[in-house]
Amino acid sequence: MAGPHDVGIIGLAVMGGNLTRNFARHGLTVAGYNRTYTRTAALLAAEHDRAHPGRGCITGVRRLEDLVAALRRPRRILVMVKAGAAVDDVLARLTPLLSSGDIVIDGGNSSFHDTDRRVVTAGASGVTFVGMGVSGGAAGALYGPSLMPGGPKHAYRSLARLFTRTAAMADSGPCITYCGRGSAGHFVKMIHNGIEYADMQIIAEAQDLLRNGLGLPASAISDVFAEWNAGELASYLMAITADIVRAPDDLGENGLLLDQIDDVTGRTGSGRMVPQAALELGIAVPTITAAVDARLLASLPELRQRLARRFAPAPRPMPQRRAAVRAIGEAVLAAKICAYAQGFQLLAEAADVLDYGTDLAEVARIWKAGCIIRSEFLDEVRTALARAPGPDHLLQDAAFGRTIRRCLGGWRRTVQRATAQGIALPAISASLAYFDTVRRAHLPTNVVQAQRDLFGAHGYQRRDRHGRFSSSWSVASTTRRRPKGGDRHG
Ligand code: 2AM
Repeated sequence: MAGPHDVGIIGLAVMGGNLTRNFARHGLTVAGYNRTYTRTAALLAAEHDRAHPGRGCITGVRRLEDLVAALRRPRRILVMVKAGAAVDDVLARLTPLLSSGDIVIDGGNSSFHDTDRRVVTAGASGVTFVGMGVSGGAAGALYGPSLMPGGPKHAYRSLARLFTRTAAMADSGPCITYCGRGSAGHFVKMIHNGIEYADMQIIAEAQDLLRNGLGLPASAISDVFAEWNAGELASYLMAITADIVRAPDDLGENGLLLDQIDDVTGRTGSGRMVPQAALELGIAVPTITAAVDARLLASLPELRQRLARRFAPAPRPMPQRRAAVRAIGEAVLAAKICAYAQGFQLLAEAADVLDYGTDLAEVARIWKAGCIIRSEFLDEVRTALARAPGPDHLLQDAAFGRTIRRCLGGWRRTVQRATAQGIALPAISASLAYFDTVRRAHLPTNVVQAQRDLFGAHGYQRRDRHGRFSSSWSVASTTRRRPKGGDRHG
């Protein structure tokens, strides 16, 4: 085996394998281990066949002991195995082999709660455990992902020296930053995934409206998405959807591939962790929750088919002109702003309450390239978050405020039209309800407060005076019930 390697990687499936190749191509020497050696062998063989600068930088090992022995100290080991029990399995076998000062990085989609726990268990043996979000899918891992490490600052300094060159490069710098203490890296990745869910769902809803609301053919929808992608809605997800909607069926004679793709999504995606964390921290993220719910509802095909027969007909297209398409674009943009406002508000709360100390503007910066939600839009988010004193909510930013005001009419018309046609827009309309709630100085929850005081003497605050009040409500109307089948005239 060649001299001490710069970094070890455990788990050589798609993400781990591509990160290994990425490291090697940037001149880092990597020792790779996979539970099943055939995967390691396949990676080595594939690399051997290619001529590139990283050739020869990867060593495959059969045992964790060999991996540990192959690394320069302090050791830096990136774990890229399936989130959940596999990470604990690996840590249980790996940690006893390590020395104080070694750093283990979990680059999977682990829950931040698991990361908090592992920081403590690994720390007990002097090993520094770092939770790091990695985004960008297979291509990102190979050509430059967005990297979101958290944990102790000293560990970050040690990692940054290695990882910075492998991260995606945006016009604003490499897509890696210190995300904050403890489990901050995985929390930031979780927020990324929640926003990604919302972004994807909003675009899917726009497609539904263009197709089933306005009756546009696939090629025209693709053109609309391509046009949006050339303007303020430009994003990786918009660009790929422009291609997706016009792709021909690769197994059929004619027709669209999209028409053959089943609508049932998995129930296990990592975006589901966002509503859970949001409830724990007491922050409302209705657009992200709507996107998660949309996938849960999609996973009930039998129920949907039965109810579709019972409550037919399906929506009938109402052909409209350019104005309707423009309104849908405005709805997409406004809904997107609300989703980001929610995600960043949740992150701000975690940065404070969980003591992450995350720099939110930096997070927006490292999502600018490499990751799935990459877009020009993130520049505006970063500018808004970096403005001093930063707005604690994106909707307070003057520039976003102007955009929302400009989009508001089209947003409302879009939701109105879709509602009239019976086309659900879970994320776009959840955003509108969110906006119409947070922009109101007085909400109908005063009724809720009154109800609580009446039935439970919970007390309430008044608008016009300080202090807490409770009233002796007249309960006549609630207690005097007409007896069942009793005397109607009595
Ligand atoms: P495998 O190739 O041996 O299945 C994604 O599933 C990656 O996680 C794969 O590299 C897989 O290894 C690895 N993995 C899953 N469970 C694991 C475990 N309990 N211990 C080690 N690696 C595991």
